[in-house]
Amino acid sequence: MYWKKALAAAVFFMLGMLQMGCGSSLDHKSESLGREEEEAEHRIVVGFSQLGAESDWRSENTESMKSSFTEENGYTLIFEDGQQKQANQIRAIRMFIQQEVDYIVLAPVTETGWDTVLQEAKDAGIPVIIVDRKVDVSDDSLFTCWVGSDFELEGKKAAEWLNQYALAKGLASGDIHVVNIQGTKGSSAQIGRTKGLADAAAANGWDLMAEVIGDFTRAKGKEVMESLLKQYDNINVVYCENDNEAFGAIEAIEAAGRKAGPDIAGGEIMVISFDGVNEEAIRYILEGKIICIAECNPLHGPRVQAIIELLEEGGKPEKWQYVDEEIYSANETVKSLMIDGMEYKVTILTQKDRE
Ligand code: GYE
Repeated sequence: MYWKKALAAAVFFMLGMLQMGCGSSLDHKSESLGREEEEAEHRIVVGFSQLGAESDWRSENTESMKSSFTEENGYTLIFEDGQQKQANQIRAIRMFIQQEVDYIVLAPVTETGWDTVLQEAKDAGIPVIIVDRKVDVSDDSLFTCWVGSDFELEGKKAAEWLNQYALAKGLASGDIHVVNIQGTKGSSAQIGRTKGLADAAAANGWDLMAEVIGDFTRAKGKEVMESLLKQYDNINVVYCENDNEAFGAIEAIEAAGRKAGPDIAGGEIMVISFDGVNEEAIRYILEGKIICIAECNPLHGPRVQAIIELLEEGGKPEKWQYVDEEIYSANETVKSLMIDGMEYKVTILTQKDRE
């Protein structure tokens, strides 16, 4: 790695100069300086292209990565925030290649458009680990492996929760008037969660009135919900593809003089969401303003670290690594879900979970 060599040469030169001086305290300094540089020389250099900072999930994810790739753990982390733009992420990856990092970790904003730059990384002999969302490339050998969530399964869980709730409450399928506030268009989380709802709506005969992009942000969730409420007066379910959109949608619902809650027959609007990463989400669940959340786990730092450690030992990581996730509610109507022959128990949250 050229900059490491340059650094080592500079240190070597400095040590030489110091030795010529031969002062005892200087000797001491040079020794510890030497040790520091030697440690830096042995650290694994990871370039991480994070896609942005749009949500609480994303902040937790960034934090998890940063606390795994620390100097104490033997890493030098180069962190780049793509600010939701693929072009920024591509630029970051090219910079990592220039810097000759040991590993590139990519959390891609959308699925397509990565072939060229990942080929460049491959040609440079730098392993690429994809985290969170997926990449859709023509050749899977362009990346070493992927770790993240099964977004379609999350969507199926949320939709099946709604199905079971409607059945338990004796609601007819035609009584479900649902709108979907989607995540970033073309991202795996949007594609999977949108499919989960659309398939269930078709299978159960629900009235899926609109699918609109909310960019996974609170502000956009609010804005989109405001206009949906103006457009349709019979919305009784809002499926938000993350919690931040749900927080915004609830603000819009309340500002319109409506109530977010499970009593559809009584005129409330039921809010369904994804993530469940922080205290705020739990508070909304306990208040019944969000009726259920399909968990999405952001703590990928230690997972990517384990992959790199395995690669360092010469091991071969699993290509696709799915994380196990739960479904949360404070409402006890639905206790478990059957999806594709598998049973998923609903985790019922109580006040204690908030403490
Ligand atoms: O659910 C959302 C974030 O890709 C799983 O992106 C991630 C999603 C997450 O902005 O909150």
